[in-house]
Amino acid sequence: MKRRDFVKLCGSSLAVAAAGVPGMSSAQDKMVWKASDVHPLGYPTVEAVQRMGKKLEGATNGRISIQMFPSMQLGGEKEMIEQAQVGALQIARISVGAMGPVVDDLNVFNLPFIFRDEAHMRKVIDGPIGQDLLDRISNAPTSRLIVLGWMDAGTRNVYSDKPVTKPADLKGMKIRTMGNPIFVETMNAMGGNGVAMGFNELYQALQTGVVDGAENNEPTVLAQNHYQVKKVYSLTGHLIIPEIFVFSRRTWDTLSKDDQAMLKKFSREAQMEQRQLWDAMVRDAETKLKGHGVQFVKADKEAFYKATQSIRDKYGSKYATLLKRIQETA
Ligand code: GTR
Repeated sequence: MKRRDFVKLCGSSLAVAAAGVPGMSSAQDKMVWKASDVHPLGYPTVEAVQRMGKKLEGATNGRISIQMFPSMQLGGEKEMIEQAQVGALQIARISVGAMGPVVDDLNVFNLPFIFRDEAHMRKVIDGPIGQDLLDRISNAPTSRLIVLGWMDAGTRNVYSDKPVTKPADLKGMKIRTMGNPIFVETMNAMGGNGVAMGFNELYQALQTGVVDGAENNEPTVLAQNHYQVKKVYSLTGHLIIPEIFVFSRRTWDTLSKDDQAMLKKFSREAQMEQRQLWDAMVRDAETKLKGHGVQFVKADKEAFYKATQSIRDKYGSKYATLLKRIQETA
């Protein structure tokens, strides 16, 4: 018996298992794409990908569906990237912070105070710069990923036990950052001690005092329960980092052109839906965090901007053309 007939005979379960193995699935096979996110069900990024799954299922009469693994069930973002690269996972939603080490050009978005505000960031990712960067990730031979689209992740602020309104307030404080040297250097320039650490280790590190604080957007502080252990959220606004959702190139290469086009179309819709869900969640998270006793503190952003000039200077020349285009985006 030919292998293809055998696969058909065994029905959907083997075909499902075969999804993601190049050469083993045909266009007719049922495919269940595994998707992963560090955030829990209900979080805007998770919700948007699940809604995309429902659309795919509807449009293909159930031939394609998405199985979501939320809440770091498949590990942190570094692990998710690796799994997507080998085709063990099809869709991974990750921060650009975690992608910088994979595709260097993206690091331009990881620099402090690069965007004037979130509206500026959205204009940049929605326009030609955003498209260029997505293409560069998809085309980079090292990435082994196809980028489906951007997602929003608001503005990152410092949270700890005490107000951080100026660089001197961070003196002697160990603040967790994402695993990318730019973030550690930025935190050091802001006056603290940056400690790179996986997101999956953070709750415990905050709880046991391995670090004195961290920095993130409001929905993350709420969804990851960090507010239970750190009660002061200082509006330092040092980073506005978008996120991306990617597809395993290994699986992508096995898809028909029609399936690829359909996935791209629904991805664009997911990008726009996530943005609406995001805006609603930021408002909701702030109210809920305050309800849980979290104090929101205004910080001297100008002082943090000046303190981090050395980081923009250090990396600025490398990304000069891109930076100029970002600044000129009105
Ligand atoms: C969140 C982001 C996650 C992860 C996390 C972190 O804002 O949504 O993807 O990157 O930050 O700090 O590791």
